[in-house]
Amino acid sequence: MGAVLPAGGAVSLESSLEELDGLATTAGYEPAGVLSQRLTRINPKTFLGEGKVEELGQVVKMHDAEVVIFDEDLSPGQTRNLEKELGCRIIDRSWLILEIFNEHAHTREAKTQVELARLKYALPRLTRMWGHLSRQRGGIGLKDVGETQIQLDRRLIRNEISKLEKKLQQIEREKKTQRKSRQSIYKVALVGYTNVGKSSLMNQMTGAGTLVEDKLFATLDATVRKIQKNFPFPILLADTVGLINKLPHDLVASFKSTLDEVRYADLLLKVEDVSHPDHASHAETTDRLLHELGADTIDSLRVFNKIDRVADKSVLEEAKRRYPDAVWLSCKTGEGMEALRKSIVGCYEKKLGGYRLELDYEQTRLVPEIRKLAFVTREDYSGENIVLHLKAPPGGKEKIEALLAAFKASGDGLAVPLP
Ligand SMILES: Nc1nc2c(ncn2[C@@H]2O[C@H](COP(=O)(O)OP(=O)(O)OP(=O)(O)O)[C@@H](O)[C@H]2O)c(=O)[nH]1
Ligand SMILES: [Mg+2]
Repeated sequence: MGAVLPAGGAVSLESSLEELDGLATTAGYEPAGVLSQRLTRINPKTFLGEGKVEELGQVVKMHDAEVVIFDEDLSPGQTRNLEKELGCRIIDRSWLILEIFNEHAHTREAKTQVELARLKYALPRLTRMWGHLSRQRGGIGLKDVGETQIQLDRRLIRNEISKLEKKLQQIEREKKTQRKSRQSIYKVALVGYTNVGKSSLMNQMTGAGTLVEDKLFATLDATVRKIQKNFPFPILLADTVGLINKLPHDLVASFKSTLDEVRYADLLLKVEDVSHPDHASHAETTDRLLHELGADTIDSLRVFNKIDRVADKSVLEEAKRRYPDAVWLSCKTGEGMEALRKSIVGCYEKKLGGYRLELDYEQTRLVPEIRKLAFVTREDYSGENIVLHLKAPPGGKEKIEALLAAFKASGDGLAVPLP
């Protein structure tokens, strides 16, 4: 069930419902029918207008549907009223996404995060479950039992929520220590809409066997891999959870520790599936979520993936003219991988610190060692000392200083930072 709201988003109703269909299928439902309405105002009781609820009831009967899935978020009260009127289960997009996440969560971190989001979602909706129960038992006298039960359950859920929050804080502390140890390495994170090919790209670049599947939200954990081959200095590449329009707020909050791989990255590769008709609005959603995460000021590269699926090459040419700085590739054929590597190195080089180093001629044999630790952009052997201009990655300066100290350097060292 979809609705066009007066505020209207960038995504068309058709696209959003098509996506909902995909989500429902991923979650194991068999979509039987689709209904939509253009709303001028939301009915506080049932979200939809009276007539539409009646029509929906007929569709439910016709298909003998067990569940109606709303593309918009419903309040606990609206859900309750609709269940009463339609006599079947009502869920909304948020819950559907939570179901998928729950199914796909494998690690301790992902499981804890999803469970937390689910409980937060369930808490205000408990009355509805108990409402069912007391109705089934029939007697008004049982209502009080129900009420007490709800309060008991609420308390249990609240306890569970705070337990999970503590567990996540612990996980976060562990990750913080991990991150500290990687401080001096350039961190690149793959971000983007679900199913655009982030994990495929991770595998292409690292040879890692990250799960790649043609389903929504295949990845729920941030996998981090070190790449040394083909890069002048090692980089860390992180694959992250896919994003989607109307991602439940509790889920984003709960996935904070996973999404921290994005927040603490030096460079974001914003991956898009260029063969998807809605890729532009998917990119907008990604940018909006990155803004919410406070990650919109991080350096980024646009990466248009799946070019092998675009039949009309003139469309690609036109798009390339429009986004000259973007990288175009196919994880399937490997086309464009070299261009991506070069672009990443280009971004990295911009971040390197510049230094001027003087060595005496006895230290000439250190130069090859220094080259392993930094880019030498200029070298001058004409003066009294050897003068090197360097571009060093984080931590590189310290390593060179240690190298010089070990050889009892007598030059000026790295004292003069270049602009
Ligand atoms: N034709 C084609 N298919 C691709 C390409 N890259 C990825 N795919 C397919 O797209 C689907 C999704 O790929 P994933 O790498 O799992 O996508 P993801 O972005 O990690 O998805 P989530 O983890 O769900 O967010 C898979 O079926 C891949 O085989 C490509 O360049 N061309
Ligand atoms: Mg993935």
